[in-house]
Amino acid sequence: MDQQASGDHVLYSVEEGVATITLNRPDAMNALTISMKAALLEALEHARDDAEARAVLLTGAGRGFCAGQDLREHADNLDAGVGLDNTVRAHYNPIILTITGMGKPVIAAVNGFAAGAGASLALACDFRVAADGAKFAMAFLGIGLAPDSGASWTLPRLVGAAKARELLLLGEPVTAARALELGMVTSVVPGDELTASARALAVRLAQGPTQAYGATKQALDFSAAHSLEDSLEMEADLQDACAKTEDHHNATRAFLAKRRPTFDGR
Ligand code: T3D
Repeated sequence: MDQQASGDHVLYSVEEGVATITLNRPDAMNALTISMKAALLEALEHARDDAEARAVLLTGAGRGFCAGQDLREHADNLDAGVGLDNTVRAHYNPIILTITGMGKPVIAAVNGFAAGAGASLALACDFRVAADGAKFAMAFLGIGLAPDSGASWTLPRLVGAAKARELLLLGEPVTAARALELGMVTSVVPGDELTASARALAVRLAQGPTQAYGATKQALDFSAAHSLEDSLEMEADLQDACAKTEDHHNATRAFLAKRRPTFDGR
């Protein structure tokens, strides 16, 4: 898939094992239209299935990361009598499940405002590297809507139940510095260092034991909704699978030979 294959509003490229997906509607702060959501899902599925891609970097073009639902298209739909029925289920949920189910690390490089479903997108990723000028706004209530795209699930797990309730009910923008204090982001860097910094993390992850990353994500997701006993069982299954990988065999031999391991993702 080349840069244009998923549409001009969502760019896709792979370099050094990192698939970069760029939301590219800077004039509208990368707000999501229906066609853009379809293109984003296509790009994410492509990254999932792309053997060359061992980590995924999600970012926005221009001064915003993503302003959530495109409210112009949304208003047109409301005027035309097209309700919300099924739109979240049809358009947003598959995107979030593809990010969270990605068997490789996903990093959001949050370059500016992440609002509404745009914030949810970032929260669904494994890591969030934020520019110092970035802000998060759980903007749903501001337009009379409730959270979607997983914010009610991801946010309490990142910041705790009480703070998530506050952020979702008040909808006040959260600066990058505050987001770091709250545990909403992995790191905050100067804006002009964001691309290099997020990319360095993605490249590092792309050079790691891809299957073990996938298994770790699976174990964490499973444990969030299961008992200790069930989670121990899941860990045992996942460990059996990891123990069969070339990466595990090679890294174990490298340890004994006092060499730095290299991982091929197999
Ligand atoms: O239908 C469904 O599926 C429902 C699902 C809903 C999920 C959601 O995401 S609900 C939340 C929707 N998003 C918002 O409510 C955020 C709206 N945007 C803002 O609050 C502000 O734009 C920002 C805080 C993000 C940034 O503010 P600022 O002052 O830096 O920029 P701006 O001037 O407001 O925006 C710049 C341009 O982007 C402007 O266009 P213009 O006037 O220059 O032609 C603005 O209209 C456009 N823009 C920003 N956000 C959206 C948008 N256009 C369409 N939809 C947007 N969400």
